[in-house]
Amino acid sequence: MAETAYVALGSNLEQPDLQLQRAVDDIDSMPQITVAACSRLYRSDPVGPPGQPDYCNAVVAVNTTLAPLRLLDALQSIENAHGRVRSVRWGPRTLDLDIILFGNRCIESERLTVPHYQMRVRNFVLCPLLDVAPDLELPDGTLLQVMVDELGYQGLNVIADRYPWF
Ligand code: A4P
Ligand code: MG
Repeated sequence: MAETAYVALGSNLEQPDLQLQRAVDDIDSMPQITVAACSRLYRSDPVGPPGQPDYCNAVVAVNTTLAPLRLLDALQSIENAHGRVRSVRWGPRTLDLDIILFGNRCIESERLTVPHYQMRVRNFVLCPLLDVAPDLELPDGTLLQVMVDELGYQGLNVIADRYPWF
Protein backbone atom coordinates (compact mmCIF):
# COMPACT_ATOMS: atom_id res chain seq x y z
CA MET A 1 0.00 0.00 0.00
CA ALA A 2 1.33 3.44 -0.88
CA GLU A 3 2.13 5.86 1.94
CA THR A 4 2.79 9.59 1.82
CA ALA A 5 6.22 10.82 2.86
CA TYR A 6 7.71 14.31 2.85
CA VAL A 7 11.22 14.95 1.56
CA ALA A 8 13.18 18.17 2.16
CA LEU A 9 15.60 19.28 -0.56
CA GLY A 10 18.58 21.58 0.04
CA SER A 11 21.53 22.77 -2.03
CA ASN A 12 24.07 25.59 -1.88
CA LEU A 13 26.62 24.62 -4.54
CA GLU A 14 26.74 24.43 -8.34
CA GLN A 15 23.51 26.21 -9.32
CA PRO A 16 21.36 25.23 -6.34
CA ASP A 17 18.08 26.17 -8.04
CA LEU A 18 18.77 23.85 -10.97
CA GLN A 19 20.05 21.10 -8.65
CA LEU A 20 16.70 21.14 -6.88
CA GLN A 21 14.60 21.16 -10.03
CA ARG A 22 16.59 18.20 -11.41
CA ALA A 23 16.28 16.42 -8.06
CA VAL A 24 12.47 16.66 -8.12
CA ASP A 25 12.46 15.06 -11.58
CA ASP A 26 14.94 12.40 -10.40
CA ILE A 27 12.76 11.53 -7.38
CA ASP A 28 9.65 11.27 -9.58
CA SER A 29 11.42 8.96 -12.04
CA MET A 30 12.44 6.45 -9.31
CA PRO A 31 10.54 3.15 -9.35
CA GLN A 32 7.77 3.06 -6.71
CA ILE A 33 8.03 6.79 -5.95
CA THR A 34 5.66 9.45 -7.32
CA VAL A 35 5.92 13.15 -6.56
CA ALA A 36 2.41 14.19 -5.50
CA ALA A 37 3.08 17.86 -4.70
CA CYS A 38 5.96 20.31 -4.79
CA SER A 39 6.46 23.44 -2.68
CA ARG A 40 7.53 26.87 -3.80
CA LEU A 41 11.28 27.34 -4.23
CA TYR A 42 13.04 29.28 -1.44
CA ARG A 43 16.40 30.95 -1.00
CA SER A 44 17.57 30.80 2.63
CA ASP A 45 20.34 32.09 4.88
CA PRO A 46 22.80 29.29 5.67
CA VAL A 47 22.60 27.55 9.06
CA GLY A 48 25.89 25.98 10.20
CA PRO A 49 29.53 26.84 9.50
CA PRO A 50 29.92 30.53 8.53
CA GLY A 51 31.06 31.68 5.12
CA GLN A 52 29.04 29.25 3.02
CA PRO A 53 26.76 30.37 0.16
CA ASP A 54 22.99 30.81 0.57
CA TYR A 55 20.86 27.70 0.17
CA CYS A 56 17.92 26.84 -2.02
CA ASN A 57 15.29 24.78 -0.21
CA ALA A 58 12.03 23.04 -1.11
CA VAL A 59 9.85 20.13 0.02
CA VAL A 60 8.04 17.48 -1.98
CA ALA A 61 5.24 15.13 -0.95
CA VAL A 62 5.77 11.66 -2.39
CA ASN A 63 3.58 8.59 -2.58
CA THR A 64 5.65 5.46 -2.23
CA THR A 65 5.28 1.71 -1.79
CA LEU A 66 8.91 1.52 -0.61
CA ALA A 67 9.79 0.81 3.01
CA PRO A 68 11.41 3.80 4.76
CA LEU A 69 14.99 2.49 4.50
CA ARG A 70 14.50 1.70 0.81
CA LEU A 71 13.25 5.27 0.27
CA LEU A 72 16.42 6.50 2.04
CA ASP A 73 18.53 4.28 -0.29
CA ALA A 74 16.80 5.78 -3.34
CA LEU A 75 17.31 9.36 -2.10
CA GLN A 76 20.97 8.74 -1.27
CA SER A 77 21.55 7.32 -4.76
CA ILE A 78 20.16 10.57 -6.17
CA GLU A 79 22.41 12.63 -3.83
CA ASN A 80 25.41 10.65 -5.05
CA ALA A 81 24.42 11.13 -8.70
CA HIS A 82 24.42 14.89 -8.01
CA GLY A 83 28.05 14.69 -6.97
CA ARG A 84 27.45 14.90 -3.22
CA VAL A 85 30.64 14.62 -1.21
CA ARG A 86 30.13 14.23 2.55
CA SER A 87 32.69 16.27 4.49
CA VAL A 88 31.84 18.94 7.05
CA ARG A 89 28.71 18.50 9.15
CA TRP A 90 26.16 21.10 8.05
CA GLY A 91 28.73 22.26 5.47
CA PRO A 92 28.10 23.16 1.82
CA ARG A 93 26.55 20.52 -0.46
CA THR A 94 25.32 20.06 -4.01
CA LEU A 95 22.24 18.19 -2.81
CA ASP A 96 20.78 17.09 0.53
CA LEU A 97 17.61 15.00 0.59
CA ASP A 98 16.14 14.37 4.04
CA ILE A 99 13.05 12.34 4.92
CA ILE A 100 11.03 14.69 7.10
CA LEU A 101 7.98 12.51 7.74
CA PHE A 102 6.87 9.07 6.61
CA GLY A 103 3.13 8.62 7.09
CA ASN A 104 2.47 8.86 10.78
CA ARG A 105 5.47 6.74 11.73
CA CYS A 106 8.14 7.33 14.34
CA ILE A 107 11.38 5.63 13.31
CA GLU A 108 14.53 5.42 15.39
CA SER A 109 17.23 3.31 13.73
CA GLU A 110 20.95 3.59 13.06
CA ARG A 111 20.44 5.08 9.58
CA LEU A 112 17.10 6.82 9.94
CA THR A 113 15.34 9.08 12.43
CA VAL A 114 11.79 10.16 11.51
CA PRO A 115 10.38 12.75 12.11
CA HIS A 116 13.68 14.40 11.10
CA TYR A 117 15.43 15.47 14.32
CA GLN A 118 16.02 19.09 13.24
CA MET A 119 12.74 19.83 11.46
CA ARG A 120 11.08 21.69 14.33
CA VAL A 121 13.78 24.38 14.49
CA ARG A 122 14.25 24.95 10.75
CA ASN A 123 11.93 27.31 8.95
CA PHE A 124 13.57 26.36 5.63
CA VAL A 125 11.96 22.92 6.17
CA LEU A 126 8.67 23.84 7.87
CA CYS A 127 7.65 26.72 5.55
CA PRO A 128 7.95 24.75 2.30
CA LEU A 129 6.30 21.79 4.05
CA LEU A 130 3.33 24.04 4.80
CA ASP A 131 3.02 24.83 1.06
CA VAL A 132 2.34 21.15 0.28
CA ALA A 133 0.52 20.13 3.48
CA PRO A 134 -1.33 23.11 5.03
CA ASP A 135 -3.36 20.96 7.48
CA LEU A 136 -0.55 18.62 8.52
CA GLU A 137 -0.18 17.31 12.06
CA LEU A 138 3.00 15.70 13.33
CA PRO A 139 2.77 12.19 14.83
CA ASP A 140 2.61 13.79 18.30
CA GLY A 141 -0.40 15.91 17.29
CA THR A 142 1.42 19.24 16.89
CA LEU A 143 -0.07 21.35 14.09
CA LEU A 144 2.45 22.36 11.44
CA GLN A 145 0.78 25.76 11.07
CA VAL A 146 1.40 26.49 14.78
CA MET A 147 5.11 25.66 14.43
CA VAL A 148 5.41 27.90 11.36
CA ASP A 149 3.70 30.75 13.19
CA GLU A 150 6.27 30.39 15.98
CA LEU A 151 9.34 30.27 13.72
CA GLY A 152 8.28 32.79 11.06
CA TYR A 153 9.80 33.35 7.63
CA GLN A 154 13.00 35.19 8.70
CA GLY A 155 15.90 34.58 6.31
CA LEU A 156 13.62 32.98 3.72
CA ASN A 157 12.71 34.36 0.30
CA VAL A 158 10.39 32.77 -2.24
CA ILE A 159 12.21 32.75 -5.58
CA ALA A 160 9.76 30.70 -7.68
CA ASP A 161 6.12 29.82 -7.18
CA ARG A 162 4.76 26.89 -9.03
CA TYR A 163 6.70 23.80 -10.11
CA PRO A 164 8.27 23.54 -12.70
CA TRP A 165 10.07 26.55 -11.31
CA PHE A 166 11.98 27.34 -14.52
N1 A4P B 1 19.66 10.08 8.57
C1 A4P B 1 19.03 9.90 9.76
N2 A4P B 1 17.75 10.30 9.68
C2 A4P B 1 17.56 10.74 8.40
C3 A4P B 1 16.44 11.27 7.71
N3 A4P B 1 15.25 11.45 8.33
N4 A4P B 1 16.60 11.62 6.41
C4 A4P B 1 21.07 9.72 8.37
C5 A4P B 1 17.80 11.47 5.78
N5 A4P B 1 18.93 10.95 6.40
C6 A4P B 1 18.78 10.60 7.69
O1 A4P B 1 23.21 12.60 6.61
C7 A4P B 1 23.87 11.78 7.52
C8 A4P B 1 23.07 10.54 7.80
O2 A4P B 1 21.85 10.89 8.41
C9 A4P B 1 22.66 9.76 6.57
O3 A4P B 1 23.63 8.87 6.14
C10 A4P B 1 21.38 9.04 7.04
O4 A4P B 1 21.64 7.66 7.29
P1 A4P B 1 24.03 13.43 5.57
O5 A4P B 1 23.06 14.15 4.71
O6 A4P B 1 25.01 12.54 4.92
O7 A4P B 1 24.91 14.36 6.53
P2 A4P B 1 24.78 15.84 6.98
O8 A4P B 1 24.46 16.67 5.82
O9 A4P B 1 26.02 16.17 7.74
O10 A4P B 1 23.60 15.83 7.98
P3 A4P B 1 22.16 16.28 7.72
O11 A4P B 1 21.44 15.95 8.99
O12 A4P B 1 21.52 15.85 6.47
O13 A4P B 1 22.40 17.81 7.57
P4 A4P B 1 21.29 18.78 7.79
O14 A4P B 1 20.92 18.75 9.24
O15 A4P B 1 20.21 18.61 6.81
O16 A4P B 1 22.07 20.12 7.58
N6 A4P B 1 20.97 25.90 5.91
C11 A4P B 1 19.95 26.23 5.10
N7 A4P B 1 19.50 27.50 5.01
N8 A4P B 1 19.32 25.27 4.34
C12 A4P B 1 19.72 23.94 4.38
O17 A4P B 1 19.15 23.12 3.65
N9 A4P B 1 21.19 22.31 5.38
C13 A4P B 1 22.15 21.95 6.20
C14 A4P B 1 22.47 20.55 6.31
C15 A4P B 1 22.86 22.94 7.02
N10 A4P B 1 22.37 24.30 6.83
C16 A4P B 1 21.38 24.60 6.02
C17 A4P B 1 20.77 23.58 5.25
MG1 MG C 1 20.92 14.73 4.85
